[in-house]
This record gives sequence, C-alpha cells and structure tokens, in this order.
Amino acid sequence: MKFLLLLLADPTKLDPSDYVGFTFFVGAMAMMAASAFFFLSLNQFNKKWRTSVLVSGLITFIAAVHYWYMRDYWFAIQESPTFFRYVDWVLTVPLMCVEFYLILKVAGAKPALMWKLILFSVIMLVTGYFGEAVFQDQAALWGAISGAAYFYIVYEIWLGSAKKLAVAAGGDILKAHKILCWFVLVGWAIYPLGYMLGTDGWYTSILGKGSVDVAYNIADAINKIGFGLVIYALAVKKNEVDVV
Ligand SMILES: *C/C=C(C)/C=C/C=C(C)/C=C/C1=C(C)CCCC1(C)C
Repeated sequence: MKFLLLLLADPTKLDPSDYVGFTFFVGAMAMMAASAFFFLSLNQFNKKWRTSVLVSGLITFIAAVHYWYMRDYWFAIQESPTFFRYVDWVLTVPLMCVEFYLILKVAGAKPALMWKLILFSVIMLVTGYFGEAVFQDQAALWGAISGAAYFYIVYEIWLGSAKKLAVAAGGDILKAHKILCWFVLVGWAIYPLGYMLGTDGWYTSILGKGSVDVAYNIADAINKIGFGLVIYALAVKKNEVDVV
C-alpha cells in the first residue's frame, strides 16, 4: 500500500506548511547543485587531486538521487524514509572514509587504515538501522553499540594513526584533516541527536513527528557538501603547488 501511494505521489502538491517536506526539497536541490559544481571543476585538477574531488562529487550525487526518492516518499505518506536514508548513508559514509585515506596517502597511509574506518562506519550504520527500524524497542542498546563505533572513528582520526599521518604530512593537509575531524566530531554528532528525537517515547512529544528528518536533512547538507568543499579547497591549494 505504501509503495502504491509512493507511485502516485505528486510533488506539485507540496503543502507550504510542510516544513519537513521543504527540507527534503531543498536538500535534493542543494545536493544536485553541489554535484554539478564538483564534477564540472574536475578538469582543473591534476590526476592526484582529481580522484579526491571526484569522490566529493560522488558523495553529493548519491545523496541527490536518494533525496529525490525520499522527497517523494515523504510527500506521499508523510513518514520517515528510513530505508532510503540508511542506504544513502551506507554508500556515502564509507566514501568519506576513503577521502581521509586519499588525502593522507602522501604521508604513507595504507589501505588497511581505510578499510578499518569503513568497517567501523558500516557497524555504526547497520546497528543504527537496527535500533531505528528493526528492533525499535531496543533503541537504546543498538544506539549505544552504534555510538561506540562512532567514537572509535572519532578516536582514530583525532588521536590514532590517521592523526599521526596528518601530522607527518603537515601544512595544508594537516589543516584540512583538522577541519574534517571537526566535521566528524560536531557535524556527525547531529545524527545521534536526530535518532533520539525519532525514537518513540523519548523526545517525539517535544518536536513532533518528522523532526528526526529535519535533523538528518540539515546534518546531511552540512556534512556532505561542507566536507566536499574542504577537500575541494585543499585540492585547489595543492594543485597550484604542484603546477608551479
Ligand atoms: C552523509 C551522511 C552521514 C555523514 C551520516 C552519518 C551518520 C552518523 C554519524 C550516524 C550515527 C548514529 C549514531 C552515532 C548512534 C545512533 C544511530 C546513528 C546511526 C544515527
């Protein structure tokens, strides 16, 4: 039934007071614009930096496609598109881990570091999905496991081997790494807050249904586009150095 309604969704009937739907709509546009920006800029970079900027574009592009579906889903049935949401994250968050690896490669980062970050990000997301969609009455337990994996990622990039590589690389790479670390510590922290807002019986009564989506949509815009721009800015700087 849900999916039948989805087929009949008419995005032209966006209710002006539907602020949740509005954030899905703007989110889709912003992700599309960012993707166009990253992809169209590719030619200006040499090979070494092109891959990093390409990955920034892939992250926002994958999100743009998912936002397109999530927007329709919300318009059709006014419920959280949790499944699409997590499919999006499980593709894009590992790509963010790849970005850390790519910028630290000059200092000798090994693929093992990338796989470790990817593994923990997948654990974080799969357990989060269990708590949000499958075993909702155990939301606290699954949220805690997910949170532990999240903190491991934070530890690894702020203090662990990724940090050491960033220090070894120094200069612009160290600076960019620092900013990306802040994205993960502060920007990513919005997600567990959204999770708590969406868990029945916790805070749903405060902001109402859909507040979890507003939190996730704002967080995605900050983290996917902002994160991509940090990589872009680093590539612009390093590219100049390499050309000279
Ligand atoms: C582009 C999408 C991004 C950067 C998504 C990040 C998602 C998280 C950091 C989610 C974290 C969660 C917890 C730490 C605990 C509760 C469950 C989650 C999955 C919301």
